[in-house]
Amino acid sequence: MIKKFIFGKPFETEAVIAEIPTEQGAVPYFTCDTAKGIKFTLNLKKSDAVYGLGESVRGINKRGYTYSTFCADDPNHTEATRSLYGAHNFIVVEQKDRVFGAFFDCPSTVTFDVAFTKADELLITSDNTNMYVYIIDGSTVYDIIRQFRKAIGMSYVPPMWAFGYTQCRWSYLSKDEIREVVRRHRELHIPLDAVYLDIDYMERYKDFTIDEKNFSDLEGFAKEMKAEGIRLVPIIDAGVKIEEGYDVYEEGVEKGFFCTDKNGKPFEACVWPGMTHFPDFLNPEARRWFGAKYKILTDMGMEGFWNDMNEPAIFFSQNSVDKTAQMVREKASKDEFTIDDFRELQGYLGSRQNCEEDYSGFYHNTPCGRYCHKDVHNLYGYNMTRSAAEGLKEAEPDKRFLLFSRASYIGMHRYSGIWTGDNHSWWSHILAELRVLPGLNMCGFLYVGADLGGFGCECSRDLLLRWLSLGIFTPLMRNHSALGTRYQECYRFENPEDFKHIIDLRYRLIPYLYSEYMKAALNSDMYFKPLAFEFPEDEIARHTEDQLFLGNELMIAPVYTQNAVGRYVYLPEDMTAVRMAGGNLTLTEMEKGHHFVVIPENEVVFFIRKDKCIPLCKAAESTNELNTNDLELIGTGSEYLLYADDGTGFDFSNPDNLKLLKK
Ligand code: MIG
Repeated sequence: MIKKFIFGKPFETEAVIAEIPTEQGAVPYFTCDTAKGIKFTLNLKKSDAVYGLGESVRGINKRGYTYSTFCADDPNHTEATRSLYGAHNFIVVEQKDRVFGAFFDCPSTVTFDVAFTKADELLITSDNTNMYVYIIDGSTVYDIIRQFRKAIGMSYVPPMWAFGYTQCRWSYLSKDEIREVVRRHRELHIPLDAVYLDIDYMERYKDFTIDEKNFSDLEGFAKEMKAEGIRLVPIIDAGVKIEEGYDVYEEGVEKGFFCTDKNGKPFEACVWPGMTHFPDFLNPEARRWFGAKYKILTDMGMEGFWNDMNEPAIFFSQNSVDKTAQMVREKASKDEFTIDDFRELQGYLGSRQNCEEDYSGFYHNTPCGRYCHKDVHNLYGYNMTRSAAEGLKEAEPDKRFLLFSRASYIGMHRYSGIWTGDNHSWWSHILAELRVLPGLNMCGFLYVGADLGGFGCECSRDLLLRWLSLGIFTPLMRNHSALGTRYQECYRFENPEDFKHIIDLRYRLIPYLYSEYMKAALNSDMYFKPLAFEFPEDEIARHTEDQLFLGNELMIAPVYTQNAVGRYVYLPEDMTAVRMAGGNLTLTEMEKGHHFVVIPENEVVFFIRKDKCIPLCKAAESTNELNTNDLELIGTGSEYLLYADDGTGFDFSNPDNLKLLKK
């Protein structure tokens, strides 16, 4: 049961697509105060849990911190970080005598103080007094999530090849460098399905152009790679370079498709290409125009894209330059340049990137009128990615494309997946990834994954092995690292066969992972679930935040600490432990309860639930070669309902897609 309440004149975000009539009367459960901004309060008992908030730091139960949802280009994902790249305002509150969900549909900042300032209070605030609030009643946390998921529409489905292992780096600088990456994987028989093109494939970072020196004949290169079972996946950035003669820039200016400043001129800010304009993705015509450009690359054989810098990220604006110059002039003309002057200047410069002043300084032409960016900020990446998805659909209506974005809002889950941005090669970020996954699923994002091995900092061999041991279970499985960091492709480390064995296991699992993904997408279900959602009566399961259920059959419990010989695992029921060592699988029955499980860094252990079984195929070096008809069932159950389709089209409801496999 979902009820919808209205405050002020909300912007239509199209997050919820179910038709729900607006209620009169007060929002239940919360105390609401609209004297200044908008404020919802709720008393919490110590045992109450608050789940949700999608892409956010800290635990699965969000208690104990304050989170803000303002799409942020922030590479520092620490416990103190309040906003990450996505804005996902959905929570489920679980109390002794009741459970309910709440979605605050508001495209600017909403702050969730979850028993942080006051131990017994959930406080939700926003300066924006225009929003819809949805309250969802149901019998369990899980039931509420499924109702919400149904209301926001079916999640994006990638092509099946996007479940393969993929390799990225900022940047591979030439075709030859990519050839070498592919050659090394193939030579060592480490499976691989795609290589990404980061910003250097473009001519001076101009969207939809190709650097003719290092990436000439991209079409021919895509063909060559495809023959090796490799797809190329280029990046697209939000900002369009200001440059005479560059068609995207000229068309955008001529048609008025860029965001404008207060005087109505295209807004200017600096990102990778230098000074740019931002396409006005909240204008449906601009959206159509930009989305149609992806065809330039699909015509060259590209079958996937990643949309970056779409919070949108801003290094600085002309306004910041002018103000800095003025400040420097003033200070330089003083008799003495003091420590305070230095600090002030340093602080000012440091605060300019992605600053509120810039976000307040430009406007969108939307079907509902002109809006200041600040008030609709969280919809930008969402609508950039919608533009891409709609453009790709138009270009090739019967074909699925790989598409994922950095910034997001609920609603974008219908168009693409996301990756969780610039993490670090830190052990704590393996656990952070595990913990963010269920929250993302709650908000509709099923095709998700983190930069495996970590984006920033130096990756070690053991870190990559352990991270891949989680990564083999995430729908998006991508190794990615930043400019200037240690190279972290599997073959850079000793004993590459250890990496091969782990990634081989991924390929053996693909029929199962794909089947569970599709069931989750088609049934508004979660792919990753906390133990708490399946065993709400089991106090230990309720508080286990370093293990997850995957689909209906598996439980995963990866190692996320360095130099560990294994880890404690809690089994809420009897399970079968599956151990992969040296490429071989062994099965052991284990009893409900606590266990210390020894897991050397080149082995993987996962668990099959009681009376369940899963299909496995033989490993292959790319998804093209995967034989999904030759399946073996493992586990104590006797049958498994497999979903399998052609992996490329949209014939999801064909009854032939479901097959009951029996032992
Ligand atoms: O400011 O394109 O998160 O994955 O490699 C950095 C370069 C811009 C940020 C993305 C990252 C990508 C990088 N980009």
